[in-house]
Amino acid sequence: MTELVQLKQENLHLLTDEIARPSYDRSKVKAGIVHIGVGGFHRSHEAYYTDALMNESEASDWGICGVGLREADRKIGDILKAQDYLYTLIVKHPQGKVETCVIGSLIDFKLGCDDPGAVIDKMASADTKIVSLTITEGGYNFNPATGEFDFGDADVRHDLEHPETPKTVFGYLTAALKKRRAQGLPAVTIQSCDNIQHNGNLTRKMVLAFAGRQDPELARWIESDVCFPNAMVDRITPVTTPEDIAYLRSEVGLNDQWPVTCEPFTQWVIEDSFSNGRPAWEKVGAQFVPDVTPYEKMKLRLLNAGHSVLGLLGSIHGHKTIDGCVADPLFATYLRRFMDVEATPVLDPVEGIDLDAYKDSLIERFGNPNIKDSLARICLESSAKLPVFLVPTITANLERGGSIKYATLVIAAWCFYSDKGVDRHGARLDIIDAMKDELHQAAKRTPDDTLSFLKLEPVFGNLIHNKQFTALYTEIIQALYENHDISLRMRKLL
Ligand code: CS2
Repeated sequence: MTELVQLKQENLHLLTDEIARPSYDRSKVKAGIVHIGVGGFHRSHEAYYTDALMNESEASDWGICGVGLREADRKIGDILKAQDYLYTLIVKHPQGKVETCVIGSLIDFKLGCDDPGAVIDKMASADTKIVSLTITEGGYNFNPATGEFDFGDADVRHDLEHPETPKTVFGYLTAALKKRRAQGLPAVTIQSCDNIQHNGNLTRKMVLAFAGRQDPELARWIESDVCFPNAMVDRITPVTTPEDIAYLRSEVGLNDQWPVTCEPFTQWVIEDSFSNGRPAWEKVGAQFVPDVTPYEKMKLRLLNAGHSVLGLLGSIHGHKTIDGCVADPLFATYLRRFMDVEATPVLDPVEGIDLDAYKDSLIERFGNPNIKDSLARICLESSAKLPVFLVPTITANLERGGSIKYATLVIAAWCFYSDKGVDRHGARLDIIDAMKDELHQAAKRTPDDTLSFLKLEPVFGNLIHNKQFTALYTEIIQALYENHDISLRMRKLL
């Protein structure tokens, strides 16, 4: 192997031809997009599409300035800066082929907690046309039971009192929009890239609630001038591991401190509603449609819910990864049964999409043995995910008299997981969830109060008041607490 190449602009020519890299002149790229939340998913998805577009055609106004708001984002900012904002995308195919590409669409990074004013100024600059977000399902600060903005949050209260030094994304967006308006600049588009139904509508509602409290006149301007397109986003992107870094060093001779691994499949379906222009992402595979609803429902309730089904059942069973689960015939059958019997009947028809073929492709994607998507990642922040991914399927089936048993076992498994925090072999499960303590407290009362877990209203809404649901849940949870082997319960339901 030749000498190790440090990932930097000036070293790109040292890489072998197999490694794709920006063919455009990065020094001419301006940041038309400011993106909050530069995690793996942003880098395998929006930044990937934008890089592909710049390789394909003249689009140098659409570079991306990454933003992190918190101290925890310092590390990615420092690494990107040291690498001239370049990073490697390692695309792993199921049969073993690996494609390696250096992505160049990120051209800057700013850390809000160091200098909030610099982030606000960047969003308010004339070059910025889009502010996009991957702030996770839990980042939208709404109460899932009421759907309303949570003004009780301490950071939100801080932002209302200190509009120039905000901490939350809502404080930043409002400050930047205010500045744009004061300067007579056009509005920007605010584009959510998170897995939430009607992610644009939800972002709009939350931004308007916050801005309305701070400056009602500004809120009216936002209402009329700022577009919030809804979108369905999809690409499985596991957490980067030390092995990914080691792979690049040993197989490619490249030193990248934070590459991203992902599957080959990618999809982005967007409503074409932008305030101030947009990149021609359709040239590189994104789809622009008038109404994204059926696509997002299909994805959230089959793919994301499918992940949660495997994640929670698989964790207490002792599986470690999604591909490990689907290689186990019991889990693969259970997943398919959940999709066919409970999720599919409550979906809307999706034009041009054969749902059976879509489900086949999901099982194939989940089975990609090279992705090794950890169940720990899937179960992260379940309290923000299940109300979006799974609870709506249960509610819709209760309304139409459909089956709910497969999903109900998942809720019972989640209770057990939150209570015990160990798998079948006694190995500790690392539970990361903003509601971890509440979940644990509610779950551990289960043996005395069977419905205790369901009392978490922000997660389960009104489910506890549905007699049909609680009767089935009671039966399932009692059996699970008597015999901890989840595979027995799964078999029984099949
Ligand atoms: C996963 C998603 O977070 C989760 O639970 O289901 O991250 C999923 O991998 C992506 O949405 C795929 O597009």
